Amino acid sequence: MKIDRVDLLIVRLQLVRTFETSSSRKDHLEHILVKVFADGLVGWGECASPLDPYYCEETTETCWHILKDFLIPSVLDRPWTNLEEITNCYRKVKRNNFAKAGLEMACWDILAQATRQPLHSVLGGTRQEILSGVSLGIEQDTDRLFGLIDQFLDEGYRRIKLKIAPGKDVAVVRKVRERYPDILLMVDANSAYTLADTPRLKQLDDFDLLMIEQPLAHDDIVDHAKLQRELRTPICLDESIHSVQDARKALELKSGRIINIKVSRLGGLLEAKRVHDLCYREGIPVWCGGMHEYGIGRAANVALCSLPGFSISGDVSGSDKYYAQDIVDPPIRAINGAIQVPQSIGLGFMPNEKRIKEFTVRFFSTAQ
Ligand code: OSB
Ligand code: MG
Repeated sequence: MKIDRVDLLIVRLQLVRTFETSSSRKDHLEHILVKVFADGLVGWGECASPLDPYYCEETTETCWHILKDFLIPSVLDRPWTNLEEITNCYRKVKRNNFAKAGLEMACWDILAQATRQPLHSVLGGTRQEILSGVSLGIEQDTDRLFGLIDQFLDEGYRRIKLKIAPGKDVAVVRKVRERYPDILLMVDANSAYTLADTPRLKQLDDFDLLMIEQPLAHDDIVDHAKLQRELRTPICLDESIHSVQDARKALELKSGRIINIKVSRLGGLLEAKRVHDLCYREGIPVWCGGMHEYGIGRAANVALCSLPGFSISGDVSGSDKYYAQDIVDPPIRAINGAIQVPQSIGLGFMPNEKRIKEFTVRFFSTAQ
């Protein structure tokens, strides 16, 4: 196969509710859609980067630059038959994983279509449906938080994740646990604490949490290992893991007991699958994290979650949790806390080009 054209589209969507974490606050997103043309086929990918560099160093603007000036020129007109060959074209580009993930995803879609398989089959997935949870932002008002939890439990979601930050942690989690004694509950700190906060974090051991996600610095695996020795609750790493090598080192150091696999943070489905395979061999549970993906990135997450090691319900929720209208048809639906893995060829959800055009705020094509 040969890629003969790539289009980039920045698509702006409004979130149905403002989302606040310890590191950022947002009410809309601008994700780059990557449209790849090869051998008469069209594949779609998505860069789910935030607009600001507060989750990681990448932004929509850095993704645009890296895609346009480095990644796309490296793959254009180069023959390929598998994803290793594609990622090899840009192996000299360090990090910039969100940018890489968008291009790589479109190539998986092409490969799935060329071999007439659903994406999950190309990846080697086995599950027919995936377990779905929700991630809730920090809310100033506890009654509003209770309202959201009630709503999502009523909709059937099987696990609730709360964002926490220093001063917005133990008291909130206590109230939630008292009101919902039996739910699967976890927290995500988005790297807001240091080892000096160990006594405070230890208080979270009282609430039977599934895990504490990324309590310490975004680039740390050493202090996490020290903290894990002090906590009963498993630590799950998110921001710290950018590759299968990072995952191996973190497991060796015992920096945590669970890994959040995010396609964007890992630079694509190939590396995400490698982390899955490593953890599966080692008996380490994994789950799929999200970056508020639109339907394209979300479809890739659904396919990934069909791999056997995804034993914990993740942050891949239905489209309606995020957007009034998604950019794919049909929208992704979670029913009774489960999303059906589509059996149709490719991503399994059709990009709606009319709606995409309506929300596009910037366009580039190698064909111009
Ligand atoms: O840390 O997992 C995170 C959203 C944006 C940035 C970072 C994170 C998140 C979420 C939401 O937790 C995941 C989702 O619902 O897509
Ligand atoms: Mg996280």
